[in-house]
Amino acid sequence: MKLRHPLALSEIDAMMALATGTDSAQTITYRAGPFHVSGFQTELPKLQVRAPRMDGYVTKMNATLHYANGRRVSIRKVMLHHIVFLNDGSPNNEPGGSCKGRKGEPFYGTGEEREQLLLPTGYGYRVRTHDRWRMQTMLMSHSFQARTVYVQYTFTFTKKRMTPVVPFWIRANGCKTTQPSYSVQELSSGLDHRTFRWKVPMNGRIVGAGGHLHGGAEQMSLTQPACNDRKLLDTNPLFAPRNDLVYTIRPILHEPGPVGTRFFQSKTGIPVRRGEALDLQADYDARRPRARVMSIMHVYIAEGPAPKGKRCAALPRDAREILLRRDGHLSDPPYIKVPFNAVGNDGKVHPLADLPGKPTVFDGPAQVSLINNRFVPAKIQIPLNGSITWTFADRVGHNVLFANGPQVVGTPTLSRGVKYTSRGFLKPGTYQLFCYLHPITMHQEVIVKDKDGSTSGRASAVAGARAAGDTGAGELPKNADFGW
Ligand SMILES: [Cu+2]
Repeated sequence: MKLRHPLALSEIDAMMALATGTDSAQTITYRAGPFHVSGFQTELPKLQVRAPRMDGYVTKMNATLHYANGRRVSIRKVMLHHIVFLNDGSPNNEPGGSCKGRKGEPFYGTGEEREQLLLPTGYGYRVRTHDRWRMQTMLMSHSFQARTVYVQYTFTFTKKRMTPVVPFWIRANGCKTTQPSYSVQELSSGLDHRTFRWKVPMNGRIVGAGGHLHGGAEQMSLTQPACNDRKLLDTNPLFAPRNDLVYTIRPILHEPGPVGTRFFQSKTGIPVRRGEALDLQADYDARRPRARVMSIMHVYIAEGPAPKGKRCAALPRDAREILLRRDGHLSDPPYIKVPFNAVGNDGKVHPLADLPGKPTVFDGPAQVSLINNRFVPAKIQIPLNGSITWTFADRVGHNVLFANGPQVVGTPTLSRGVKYTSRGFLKPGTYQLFCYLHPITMHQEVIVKDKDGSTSGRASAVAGARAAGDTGAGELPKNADFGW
C-alpha cells in the first residue's frame, strides 16, 4: 500500500459526506483511503482521518470496507481485520484507565466481530470542532488480485446536549507490554485465563461496553471483587455456524475470529467509584496453542458523583446485551488449523502439508536468514530446548508468525539486519511458521526431536511454560510491531 500523504487527509476530502436527518441528530459518513492492497498482502495503515469539525456528540458508530463505487468488499477479497479510531484532540488524552504510553483516546474499535458503538439514549461521546481523529487498521487480502479499498465510517452526530461518556480500553493481559496481543500456549487445564485488575479512574456509571476478541475466545467479562466477585457484564463472543464463509474462504491465513460480541448497554448504568477495583477476565481455549490473541474491552463511563447508597446494590434492570448478528451461531470457539499456503501448478493457492525436501539439521543453536523474501534454510531440525536466531536481512520488514505446532513462537516485524533469538522450542513436534506480510512465499518449518529422536513424545519438563527468554539481539525497535 502506498499512502501518498500518510499523515495528511489524503483523498478523504474527496470522500462523500452524507448528512441526513434532522438538525438534532444526523448520520454522517466519511471515507478514508484509498488503500491499495496487493494480493495476499496485509496492510497496517495508520493515518489521520476526517473528524466532524463541529461541537457535539457521537452516539453511534460503525466502520466497513468499500470499493470506490460504494459496494461492500467481501471478506473473500479483503478483510477488515481490526480497526480503531483515536481522538487526539480530546481533553482526556492518556486517561488513567487505559494503558499508558499510547497517544490519543481510542473511542471506537471493532474487528471481525463487527462491533458497533451503540450508546444508550441520552449519552454521547463528546467531540469538539478542533478534534483530530486518527485511524489504525489492519487490512488483509484473501486473493491474488490487488484491490483498492476505502474504509467507510458512519456515525450519528448530534449538537444536542448529551451526558458525556469517557471511553477506556482495557486488556485482560494488562499493560505490562506495549503489545495488545498475547499468546495462548497449550495448557493441561485446557483454558487460558487472564485477569487484569483495573482501578476505575473516575466516579460515575458504566453505560456501555464492547469487546474485541479473536478465534478461540471463550468469554470476557467484568467482575466486581468487592461484591463477591459478581459479574457486572460480559461481551462474550459468538462464532459463525460451521458452514459459514469465514471458515470456507481460502487461503486461511489466520484463525477466524468471532462474528459477534455482545455490546452492553444500560441507561441507568452500573455505579462505579474512583479507585475501585474491577477485574477484566478473559478465557481462551488452551487445548491448542494460539498466536496473538486479544482480549480488549471498551468501557464507556458517564462521569458523575460518587455512588451513594449501599454497596453492591442490585444491578440495573435496564441492562441489555445487544448482539447484532442474529443468525445461527456457536458459543464454543471452533478450532481451525492454520496451514502453510502456497501457489500450486494451477496458479491457485492451496494449503501445504509440509515443506518439501530434507531438513537442514542443527545440533546446536540454529541460524536462519530472512533474505530476498525467503527463510534460508526454510526447513530445519533442531534439538529439544534449542534456539533459533533469525536474521532479518531484507530492507523490507518480515516477521515470524506461528501457524500451527506444539507451542507458540514468533517475532515482531523486523528488517535491516536485526537479529532475534527464540528459545521457545520446549516441546517436540513440527512447528509451522510464516511471515504474515508474505504469507504465500515465506514459510519456516522447524522439526524438534526429543532425546530419543521422536517428534511425538510428551512435552519436556518445562512443558506448559510460556515461551520465555526470547530476546531481540541487536536493536529491537521500540514498540516493535507485532501486528495483530
Ligand atoms: Cu515477509
